[in-house]
Amino acid sequence: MANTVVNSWNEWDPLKHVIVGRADDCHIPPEEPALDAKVPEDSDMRGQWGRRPQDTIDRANELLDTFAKQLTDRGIRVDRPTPIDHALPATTPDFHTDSQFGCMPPRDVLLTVGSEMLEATMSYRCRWFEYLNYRPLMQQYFNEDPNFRHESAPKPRLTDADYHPDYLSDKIGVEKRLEWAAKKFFVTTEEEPLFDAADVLRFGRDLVVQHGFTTNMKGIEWLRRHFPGHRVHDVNFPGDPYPIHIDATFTPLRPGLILNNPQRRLPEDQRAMFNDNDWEIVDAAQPAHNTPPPLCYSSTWLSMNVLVLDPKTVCVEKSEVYQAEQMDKLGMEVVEVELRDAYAFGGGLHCCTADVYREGTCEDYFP
Ligand code: DAV
Repeated sequence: MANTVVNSWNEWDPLKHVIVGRADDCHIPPEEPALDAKVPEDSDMRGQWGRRPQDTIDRANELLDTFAKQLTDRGIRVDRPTPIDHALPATTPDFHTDSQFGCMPPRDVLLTVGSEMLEATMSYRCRWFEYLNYRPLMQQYFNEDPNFRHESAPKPRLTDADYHPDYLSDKIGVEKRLEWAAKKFFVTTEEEPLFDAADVLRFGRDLVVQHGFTTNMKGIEWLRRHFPGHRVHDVNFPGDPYPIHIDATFTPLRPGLILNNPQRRLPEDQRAMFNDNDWEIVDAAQPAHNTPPPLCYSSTWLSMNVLVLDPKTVCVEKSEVYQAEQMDKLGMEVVEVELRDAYAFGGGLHCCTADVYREGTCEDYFP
């Protein structure tokens, strides 16, 4: 086992090695169908794009560096991506967009399952080349670990056929969005398999995948065929008018315990596997803030976007006092991490990391 670098089967086993993103050169990308569908209609981000202000990049990097140091101080190996030039346009034979996104949320791009790291298809044009930020690390792990499986899902074409034109308006209204979400009518079509890695949660033998804006049913079917040793479950959360990424909605803390966003409860008919195995699904505490920080894609529910270090220890954002209090009541030791000024770059403590190594093996929690 001495050479094993990559190994992670779930969201909670003791964390030994992790990637933490960087804010360097992050851009607000120009308009494109799937990204627009996620930007709230009253957001300060509508109608503007370009490189993010340098002072916000510097501040986000300061917070990410401090978080990385907190982890290394606990004996966890931390690696960082090598930023590509995100000002370059992304052009393929099928599409063109004038800039890229960044390398802050590695969780969106990299899915670790056992000894494999899988680069997701992604679903935004501006994120098509984002895997390049992580290639130096993938090459390093490949050299260090004879069992490491470096995989890349089929690159999608991302033509207009991938997106429902109904979502192209910025005047849809939340009511209509909720109605569409309940019907599982999302911005992405079923033209080809699409998924972001952050729509996937790992529970040992079981993978739970959110069907929403960034992951379609074909993407989930692709994952099912790609991981024949796993059971792959599709879930959806009808209470979310902007459903991207499962990690501010459904947060496993340890075997038997999951936090669920009270505005986005898992429907009863999708709970059987948890109920049958005595897993508890509890409402997450309210966020401490009423609004997201400026120029932020995500909702205030990044409060529950926590990083579990082991089944008794969890990193919670420092200002999220209600979430920290709930963790304490649930018997978790809380490690406070200041990150709110980096939220705008693509998310919270879970988003800004990607697992490389957690102790433990592939277990069946839902026999
Ligand atoms: O609630 O805006 C954010 C997830 C980011 N990975 C939300 C989802």
